[in-house]
Amino acid sequence: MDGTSPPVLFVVGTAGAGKSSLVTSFQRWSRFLDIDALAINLDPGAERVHYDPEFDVRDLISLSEVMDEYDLGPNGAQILAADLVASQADDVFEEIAGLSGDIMVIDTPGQVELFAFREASSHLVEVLGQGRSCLIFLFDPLLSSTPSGFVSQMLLSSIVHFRLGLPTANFLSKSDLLEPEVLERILDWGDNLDILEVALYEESAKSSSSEGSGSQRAEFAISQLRTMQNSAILPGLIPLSSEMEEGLADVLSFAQNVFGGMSDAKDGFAGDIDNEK
Ligand SMILES: Nc1nc2c(ncn2[C@@H]2O[C@H](COP(=O)(O)OP(=O)(O)OP(=O)(O)O)[C@@H](O)[C@H]2O)c(=O)[nH]1
Ligand SMILES: [Mg+2]
Repeated sequence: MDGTSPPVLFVVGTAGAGKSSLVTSFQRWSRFLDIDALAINLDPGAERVHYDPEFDVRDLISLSEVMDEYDLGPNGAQILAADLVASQADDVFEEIAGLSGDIMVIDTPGQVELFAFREASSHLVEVLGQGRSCLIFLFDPLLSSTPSGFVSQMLLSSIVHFRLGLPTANFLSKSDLLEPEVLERILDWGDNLDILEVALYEESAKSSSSEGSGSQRAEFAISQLRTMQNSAILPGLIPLSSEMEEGLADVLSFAQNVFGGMSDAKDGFAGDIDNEK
């Protein structure tokens, strides 16, 4: 890609968090705004995708062929496939280098650890991202409904952010599935660590089976989050629904905040996204 390469959004999150759906709805929504969103599939295990990929890694590597050829089960094949994809990063780059568009949105494998923690994947992110990339980290809505599940995802997002070193925005995926009061509670936790701390202690008081360990865990987790907040590396949480096309403007404005405007600025961005620049 040359100096005009579009910003790249890597969509990451735990299995089933809604990554592929976000790429689909973002691409569809962008068309209405006359924004050219290029979709890329980097998940060799995807059964099918509903967006129009400019590049699909399954054209290079098929999970079922990896299973057959190396006599692996699905998990081993996912790991090997992730490494094989990354080892062909330069070929992938060749395929997408000539593409022009306003923004590139990349769907990643179902298991976030395959994308973030394999050494080879860092190389892939570097090659494809070209210094103009960021992460959209999706929180699973059901896991986010409990304080400990919520904190676990905050920590996971921070670890992925630390590992890949890219500007990160946290989104609460499938927010249409949550009751309004549950949604509000989760957003409050994202906004205010004091509220989250109280909820976490209440939860641990109810559930701790071995003496004191629940509150120790809560104390540990909150102190980690506070440290991150103090160093301004703890992004807030933004509700998103690919189903209802809500929060997509926030995804776009995050990229714009990080990389500056692309084409002309569109109206109606919720803006005010709390994260590092
Ligand atoms: N109600 C609702 N359902 C959603 C939304 N986004 C995704 N889903 C559903 O959640 C399920 C998983 O969505 P995917 O987009 O495949 O999630 P993924 O993260 O790509 O999944 P893997 O690649 O398998 O890890 C599907 O059944 C989607 O229809 C949403 O905004 N609202
Ligand atoms: Mg997917």
